[in-house]
Amino acid sequence: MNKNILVLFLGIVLISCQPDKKPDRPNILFIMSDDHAYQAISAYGSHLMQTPNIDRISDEGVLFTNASVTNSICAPSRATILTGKHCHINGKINNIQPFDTTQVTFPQILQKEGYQTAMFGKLHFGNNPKGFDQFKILPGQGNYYNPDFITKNDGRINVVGYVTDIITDMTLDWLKNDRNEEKPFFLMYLHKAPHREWLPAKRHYQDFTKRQFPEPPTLFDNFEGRGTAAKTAEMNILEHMNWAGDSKLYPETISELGIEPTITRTHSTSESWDIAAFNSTVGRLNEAQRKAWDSTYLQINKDFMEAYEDMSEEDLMRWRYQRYMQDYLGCIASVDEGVGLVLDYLKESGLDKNTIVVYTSDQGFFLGEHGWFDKRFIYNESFKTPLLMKWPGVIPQGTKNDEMVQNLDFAQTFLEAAGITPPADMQGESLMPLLKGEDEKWTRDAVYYHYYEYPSVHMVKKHYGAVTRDYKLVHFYYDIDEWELYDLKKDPMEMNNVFHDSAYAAIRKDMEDKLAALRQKYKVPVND
Ligand code: SGN
Ligand code: CA
Repeated sequence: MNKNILVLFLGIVLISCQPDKKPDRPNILFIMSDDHAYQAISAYGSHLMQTPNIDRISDEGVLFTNASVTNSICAPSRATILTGKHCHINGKINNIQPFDTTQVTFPQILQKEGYQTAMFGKLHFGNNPKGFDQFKILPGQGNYYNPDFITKNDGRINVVGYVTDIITDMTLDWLKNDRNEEKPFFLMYLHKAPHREWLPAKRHYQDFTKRQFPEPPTLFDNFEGRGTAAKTAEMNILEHMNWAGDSKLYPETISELGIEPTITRTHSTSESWDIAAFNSTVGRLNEAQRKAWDSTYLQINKDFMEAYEDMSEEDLMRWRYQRYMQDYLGCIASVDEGVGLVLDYLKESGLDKNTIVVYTSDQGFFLGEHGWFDKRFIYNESFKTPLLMKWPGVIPQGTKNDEMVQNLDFAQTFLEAAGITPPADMQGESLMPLLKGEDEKWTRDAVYYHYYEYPSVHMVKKHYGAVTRDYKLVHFYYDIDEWELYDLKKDPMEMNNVFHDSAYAAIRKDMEDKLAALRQKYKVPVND
């Protein structure tokens, strides 16, 4: 063989033996927080706080205004993201059973196709993730202060410090020191914050506890135009939040004032639940952390003790709403800073040029709308989730997109971005046409939702429904049989159920057809 031909031949053999060497495949940084409401992101027009770093993602890319989840609860959302399948197919319908690890997840496929993969933070599956070269995950819900981590290489470890900062440090450390420069990466940077019980870092509680926040217009909603499910849910800030665990009253304050413990149907021993929640969160702080905590929260307790006797129910609701926002938003401030540090590093290192960055949450959250905290419902605040994406050279800068996209779509999107044909049984749609501005190729106009976890904490009844940009049809079932229909354009706060209004008969029929078609398309068992 001629020497030149031999060299050429060897070169071809070498390249074909290294499927990893496709330099143009993008890196993917998937940032997700837990329970982060779009109402608390300034890119979405928040009246509550600024999130300058999270906003950078949509300033340089796209903001999805109608992104939603298929099931508004933690582990099912994560299972949908990783499998690209609805919960009734991937099996993870609630937070209770562990994830079925025989399910194929897209990180496993990316890894097999030559991506270097890593996960840091909250997974909440009850088992370890597959398809990751490296992981450090929180056991279960994890802790805000001095959290334990389950690690791929070192077993269970404890790290002193504040969880959001620790997860950011782990992510940065991996990017700086563990990356295989021969491969593109897929990195999951998964915050626990701002999940209940909302413990901010010192630098943020010192600031946020001094602030007052605007109240939502529906803080005192009486659910007049609504059904049983809204009326019976246990998500009211005044009635169902824990006084110690959530509002951060000290157990001594509660007993001194003789405050009745919160009563919920799922926590019959609610007093001990509340105190236990306090002890397992604030109680974890080490001496120095506790001293700092007391320097802020002791005063809050003292002020409350002085004011309590003269406070009406309405005053108490208002006080608890402010306390809730101070801590919840304070937690988000650290998330935003962490996102900023990671974005800065991508820029400094030049990695940003070929990295897709996603910011999302496992679902939305109620920030006092309808008097509520928590999620679970198909109503907008919890059904919708933030979604900001950037990809230099592909996604045009500073754009908005109002198509009905879902967490179901990530798997196929990332696989397509990596040049991989997704398995035929994944149920989402790749967002690639929308990212490239080819919206005319996007045909979906309605999405399917199903919440299963009942009876359970917060007592939100089982329900499923179909949602378009203009309407929402919902069926609550199990121990009730009630339908709701909302006209989202006329009634964006979803205060009036028009299901039985004859003026909406045609729309109702159309939405019923859409719901039936979605259930068929997604292979929902008839009795599900
Ligand atoms: C805990 C919280 C609930 C929350 C669920 C699920 N209570 O049970 O308020 O809805 O987690 O959250 S707590 O007092 O234990 O914090 S999820 O994000 O994991 O789905
Ligand atoms: Ca969550």
